[in-house]
Amino acid sequence: MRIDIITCLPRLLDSFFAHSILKRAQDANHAQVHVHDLRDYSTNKQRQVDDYAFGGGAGMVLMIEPIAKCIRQLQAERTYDEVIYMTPDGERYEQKMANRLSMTENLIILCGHYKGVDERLREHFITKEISIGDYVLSGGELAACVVADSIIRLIPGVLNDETSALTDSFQDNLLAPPVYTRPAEFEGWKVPDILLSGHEAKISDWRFQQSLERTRTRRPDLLD
Ligand code: 6GU
Repeated sequence: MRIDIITCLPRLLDSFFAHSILKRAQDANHAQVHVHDLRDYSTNKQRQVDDYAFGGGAGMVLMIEPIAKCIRQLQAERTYDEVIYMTPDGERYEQKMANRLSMTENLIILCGHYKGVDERLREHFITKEISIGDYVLSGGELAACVVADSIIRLIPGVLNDETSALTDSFQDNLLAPPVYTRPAEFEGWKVPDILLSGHEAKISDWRFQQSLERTRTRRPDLLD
């Protein structure tokens, strides 16, 4: 899978993808993330990428030319499944969408900034608009990292234990059960006996019950 991210803050993203699971996923060729500096596609000498809003008002708007140029250049090289725009007024991002996107081949993710992008981009280039929740970030960069991370970790082979993404919170609309590691007792606080029993079926049943109970108390909305 290949993800092309278009941003005016490329260095913010570079560091994120250069670490941990996301770095390993790229080293093992499960995923390639390419970050594009919008300024490299500016059509004027000042490398300008934003301008004042027509009609006035506070805040700059990302111009159509540099973004159109970047997207077209990428689309000339390969076919993209989606051209995603990160924006607080997009569709709410959830695990279901992560699952769906993880099965695609090529994605473009455009990070919004300032007051947003010229509306004509949204009409003519963007195929999907995503928000990661009901709060406002200063730019789409963090949100793009959230989306790319949640997708890449679902690609088979990326996680060490291939089954572990399947037992994530939300994967069955249930929160994950509690987990423990050694020591079996710390200052009198014991790990539940069942987990030390070796009875796989009983352990699996206990975990399911814990998931259910945890979801009931913390996120009853998931059970509706
Ligand atoms: Cl995708 N962008 C920004 N700027 N703020 C957000 C968001 C995206 N999702 C939630 N808040």
